[in-house]
Amino acid sequence: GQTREGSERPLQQIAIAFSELATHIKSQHQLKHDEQENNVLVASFAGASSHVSVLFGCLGIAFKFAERDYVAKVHDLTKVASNIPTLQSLLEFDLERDSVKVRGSHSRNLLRVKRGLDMVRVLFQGILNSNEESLRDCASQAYAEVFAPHHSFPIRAAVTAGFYALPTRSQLMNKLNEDEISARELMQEYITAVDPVINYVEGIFLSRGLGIDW
Ligand code: 1PZ
Repeated sequence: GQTREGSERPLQQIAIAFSELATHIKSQHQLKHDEQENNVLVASFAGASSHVSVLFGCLGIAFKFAERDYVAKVHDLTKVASNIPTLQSLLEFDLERDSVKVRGSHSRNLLRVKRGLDMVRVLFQGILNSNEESLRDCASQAYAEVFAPHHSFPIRAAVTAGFYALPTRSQLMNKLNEDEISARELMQEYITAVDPVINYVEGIFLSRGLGIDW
C-alpha cells in the first residue's frame, strides 16, 4: 500500500498542494478589502507549482526543453520569494522598474508558470472526458488552447513533434503509480483546486491593466 503523503504518488502530491493553496486563497475572501489579495505568498505558489514538474518525467525526452524552461521559471520565483514575499508585491516590483513584460522578469515568469498550470488543467479535463489510449488529441488540444497562441513556429513544431512520442494513457497511469479510478479522482481534485489559483493570478495582472495575453 501507498501512504497518502508518499512521493511515489506524484499526482496525489500535486492535488494536495493545490488544494491547500486554493483553501488559502478562498479564505482571503473573508477578509476586509485592504487585507484581501495581499496575502498569497510567492513561496506557496512556487512550492505548489514545483510539484507539477514531476509530470515531465512521464513524457520522455521530447519535452526536456519544456521541463527546463518550466523548472527555471519556478526556480526564479522560489529564489525571489525570500526578498519579495507576496505575488502582489512581485508585480509592484516589476511595475516600479517598468520590467513586467521583459523576458526573464519575475512577473513574466509568473504568467508563464500560471499558463503551465492551465495547460495541465485543460489536459486533465481532456483525459477525464475521453477514454482513448492515445493522449495525442488531448495534449494537442490543451496546447492549442493555452500555449500555441503565444509560441513561435519553431517551438510549436517541436511540441507537435513531441506529441508523437507521448506515452499511452495506461503507460501514463502506470508511471504515476495510479489506476484509472484513482487518477481520475486526483485529476478532478487538481482541476477544482487550481481554478481559484489561476483566477487569482490572472486577477492581479488584470486589476493593474497588464493583460494576460502576452
Ligand atoms: C500527456 C501530456 C503531454 C503534455 C505535453 C506538454 C507540452 C507543453 C509544451 C510547452 C513547451 C514550451 C517550450 C518553451 C517555451 C518558451 O519559449 C516560453 C518562453 O517564455 P519566455 O522565457 O520568453 O517568457 N516558455 C513558456 O511558454 C512556458 C512553458 C512552460 C511549459 C509548462 C508545461 C506544463 C505541462 C506539463 C504537462 C504534463
